[in-house]
Amino acid sequence: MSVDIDRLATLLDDAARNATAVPQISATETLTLDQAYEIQKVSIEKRLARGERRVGMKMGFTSRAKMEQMGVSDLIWGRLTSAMIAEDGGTISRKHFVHPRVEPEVAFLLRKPLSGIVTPFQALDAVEAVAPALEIIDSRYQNFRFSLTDVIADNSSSSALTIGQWNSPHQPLDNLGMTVSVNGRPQTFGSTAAILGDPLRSLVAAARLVARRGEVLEPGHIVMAGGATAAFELFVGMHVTLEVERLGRTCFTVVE
Ligand code: OOG
Ligand code: MG
Repeated sequence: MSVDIDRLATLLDDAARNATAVPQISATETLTLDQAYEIQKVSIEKRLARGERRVGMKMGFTSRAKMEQMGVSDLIWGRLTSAMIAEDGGTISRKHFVHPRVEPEVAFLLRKPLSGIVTPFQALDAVEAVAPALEIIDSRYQNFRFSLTDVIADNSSSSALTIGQWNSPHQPLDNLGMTVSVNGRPQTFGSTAAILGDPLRSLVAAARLVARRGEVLEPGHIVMAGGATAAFELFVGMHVTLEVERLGRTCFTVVE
């Protein structure tokens, strides 16, 4: 059976725009990985056609905690656009999301292009800066449930993110304590070690995975390394702060 890539890309783009959940694609169609990434690409092209800019990419399932929470154990990636960047310390509106969750990450800012098989040393050389980051994920599928190809087609649940201060990447990044607090109360603890042992390895994997789809990580792009802990649900009134040892903090508040 042939897969209508554009119809499925439109379905997911509309679901994101209207903040309404749709049934899993895998309930009715069997996608290959290539088709799933093609749907992702076409759905993001619709956002770019509306004036959003491509700002980078995100990695998914780089930690055991995330794999176990979602029942998916392959690395995935998604495309980030300008509209996904929320103001550090600002507000996000609950009504723009289906069922948002948040997870602690670190973000890399690139100063050189990166694609293909690279060493951790080459990856580090391509990095301008590193920052604490909170990713707000929001699956467009009912009940936040999906198969591997479903979540890839849905741009790996990309939805919004905040980024704190940029720091020099020339320091140990492989075991920094992370604390997520809600309304001043510590809620989740983690370590950057949970991200493939060292978030730099996530960047190495990112370069390899985008190259498979003929893409390059560009100078100026942001790469989100992936959640270090399981994500938790967001509700109106929550003020969420991530503090990463030595890198600083980032925060936002959920409003109606
Ligand atoms: C998929 C996205 C995974 C991460 O950091 O591992 C992800 C999801 O959990 O909905 O963003
Ligand atoms: Mg994430």
